[in-house]
Amino acid sequence: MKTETHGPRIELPDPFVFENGRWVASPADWKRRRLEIRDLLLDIEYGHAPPSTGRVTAVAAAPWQPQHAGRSSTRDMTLAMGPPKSRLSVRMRISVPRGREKKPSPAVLRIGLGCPITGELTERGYALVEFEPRDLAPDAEGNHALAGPARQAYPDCDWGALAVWAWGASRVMDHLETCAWVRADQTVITGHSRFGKAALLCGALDERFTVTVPNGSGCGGASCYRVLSPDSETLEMITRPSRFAAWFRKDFRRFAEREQMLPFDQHYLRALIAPRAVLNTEALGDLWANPRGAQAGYLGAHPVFGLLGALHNNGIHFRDGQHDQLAEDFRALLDFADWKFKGREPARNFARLPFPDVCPTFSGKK
Ligand code: GTR
Repeated sequence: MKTETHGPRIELPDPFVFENGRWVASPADWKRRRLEIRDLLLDIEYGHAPPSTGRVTAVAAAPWQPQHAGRSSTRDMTLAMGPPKSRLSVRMRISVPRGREKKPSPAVLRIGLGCPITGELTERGYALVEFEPRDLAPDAEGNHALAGPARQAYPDCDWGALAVWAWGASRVMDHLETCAWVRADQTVITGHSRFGKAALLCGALDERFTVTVPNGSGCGGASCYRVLSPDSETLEMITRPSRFAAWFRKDFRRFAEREQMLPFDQHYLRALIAPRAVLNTEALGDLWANPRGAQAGYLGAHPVFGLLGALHNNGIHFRDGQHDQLAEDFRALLDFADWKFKGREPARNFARLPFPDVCPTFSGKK
């Protein structure tokens, strides 16, 4: 079956229809449907993380150093995680507002290194924790034989790299929960592109994260597979063995060019976050990451946020320009977090939609 591109009629699977055909009629029903959706996504698309996570310990920590013209205190740290016999080592860098090394701040956890505005972020009162996801799984093109440390440590797991990176972020969170400088009830998970996909998956699965902010996450992230622009990455392209098959569960490619057969689309992943908050930051010129599909994912999850009385927690932000997580994307993240954590009314509109024709309806049957 051919993938639907753009056109007047965009149909997505209905998140409110249970697999047995019954309808979700209440928030209590949604709790059960949510678990069903989570299992579908893991069984088909991402694979499963290990059932038992192992202890997380800090194995090396450098002293705090003043950084960013004295605005931050920064330290590098290495965490050990995973099974006792094959511990996994993950490097991270932490920056906190100067003087708050022992006092709790809201924290942004980023999958991947290199935030361009760390000093501004700490000046606005946030801690930033960035870790190196490639310490757990490689992100290079190539097939499933490219098993990295995490897949070697857990040989029985069927997870692809996106699920490994999401799991890694949850293990970093295990550690953050023990840190005096973190307000564990005010945490943001973010990442860009491939790591944006992992950030969305992590926020969907791990309810300890208060706000989830995937940036330019596109195919396999916040953008729907069924709603494409001509230049956007498709399920068929991303799951080629020579490209990024290893990011997903190994047989996900059976849906290549058969997206209509998938019993979900990416709005289901987003809906798992409700009623917690999600903001996806997108660039209009980043056609490969499919901004039209991102709008469809946002709208497709909206009824779930509505049922749970949390429409305002479903946010989206588009800027002009290309594929990157720029200062402007981080500023949108911080404005959104200020709104959620401090009740500060944002000057931005987190519901501005650039594509009037992308307005999905739901198909009752899958
Ligand atoms: C691309 C890939 C995208 C995106 C991007 C990135 O090559 O096709 O899905 O993940 O890499 O991570 O920058």
